[in-house]
Amino acid sequence: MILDRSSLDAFNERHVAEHRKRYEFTRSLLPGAEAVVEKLMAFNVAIPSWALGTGGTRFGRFSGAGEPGTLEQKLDDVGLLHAINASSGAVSLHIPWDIPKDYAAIRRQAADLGIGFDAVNSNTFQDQTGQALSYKFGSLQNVNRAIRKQAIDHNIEVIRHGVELGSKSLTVWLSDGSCFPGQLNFRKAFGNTLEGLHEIYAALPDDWKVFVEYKAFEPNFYSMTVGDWGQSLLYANKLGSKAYTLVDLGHHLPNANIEQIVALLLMEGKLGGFHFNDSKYGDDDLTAGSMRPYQLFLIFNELVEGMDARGMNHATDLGWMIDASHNVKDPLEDLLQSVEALMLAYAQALCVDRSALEAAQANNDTVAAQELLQDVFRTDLRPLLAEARLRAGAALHPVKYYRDADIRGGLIRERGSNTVATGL
Ligand code: PSV
Ligand code: MN
Repeated sequence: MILDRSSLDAFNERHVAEHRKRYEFTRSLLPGAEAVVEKLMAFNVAIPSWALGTGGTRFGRFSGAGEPGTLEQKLDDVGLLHAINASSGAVSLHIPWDIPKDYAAIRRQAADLGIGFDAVNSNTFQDQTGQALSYKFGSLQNVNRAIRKQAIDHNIEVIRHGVELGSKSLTVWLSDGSCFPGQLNFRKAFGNTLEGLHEIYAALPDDWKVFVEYKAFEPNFYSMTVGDWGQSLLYANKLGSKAYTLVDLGHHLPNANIEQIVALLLMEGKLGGFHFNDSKYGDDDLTAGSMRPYQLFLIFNELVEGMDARGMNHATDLGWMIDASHNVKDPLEDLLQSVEALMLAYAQALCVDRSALEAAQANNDTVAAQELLQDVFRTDLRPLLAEARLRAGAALHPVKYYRDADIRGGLIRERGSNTVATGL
């Protein structure tokens, strides 16, 4: 389904007068508003191919209607999102859930929709039908060399798919670890994993990066072989300059100071990318910004500060991606909400008065520092986001437009009500 531009233009026309009032007011408060709008227009967040269908838990999955059944339909969905918000211009594929059959056709379709290919993701956390050896006791860490080799080969295969599509990075998330004390020799598990990652690293094209994603627990509940940012950084440092740590917001123990982790990884030049989501308890995979929007702002505050300190390009020098699962929402509405929350946190971070904050820090003025941050956080910057979208030809209010134009209804008419997307 391709977005009907005339309905979008008509929608914007109905809302533009109200928007102008709000935007002018916001601009009068913020001298840097224009620059923020320009930065927002350049910023994109990749959509994971597995988040376009309704997610499930281990207790069940309640699929929604009109879900994409093929990779082509998933690309169409990302194209719809991007047409609506002008900020979702890339897709991240999980292999083997989304193996392209005809690379040239897929590339053409993506180009027509204005979307690129972000990181490709390998999957050695599930056994696939027809797979020779099982990952029940881990993949790269496995005590069995043949299983390790199978996992290495799979990752190299994923790189090959990515090269065909024009991706520039591989994300490796390993579910490896142990469920019980004594099950695993930690040192040997680390050594095997590092050896495997070295082989995968050697297969990376020159202009590629590999992201090592960590996770504190699940599916293993006693130890994870890449369990935290320290372990991920160890691997990344040992691998070399093309290896980076990937931070997934849901992969920490409760109350971890993620913004500090981000600041230090950036300082070390080893922060590669993000998987955004939100959570209350663990890896809940909820809509970004739905639970802890202030934490999300604090993370972006460190990102902007740390990237500026290294002269990095906000839009292109890190991998920005959503990694969420929606059990009770329309996936496309959820993704529109997530992208909106990320853009808002980014805009807020851009509006922090850096020199005033530095001065407050230099004077140990804790109160002034808090005032500065919370003042920005409590200023409504949504008109800046709307302005960026308007200028890019997208919708002033993404979710409102999505409902107004009955996009889901159109998808159901096209694909039917009884559809299930691949993924978890
Ligand atoms: C694991 O929980 C994870 O965050 C990894 O990024 C996977 O690739 C993704 O979720 C999808 O299952
Ligand atoms: Mn993730």
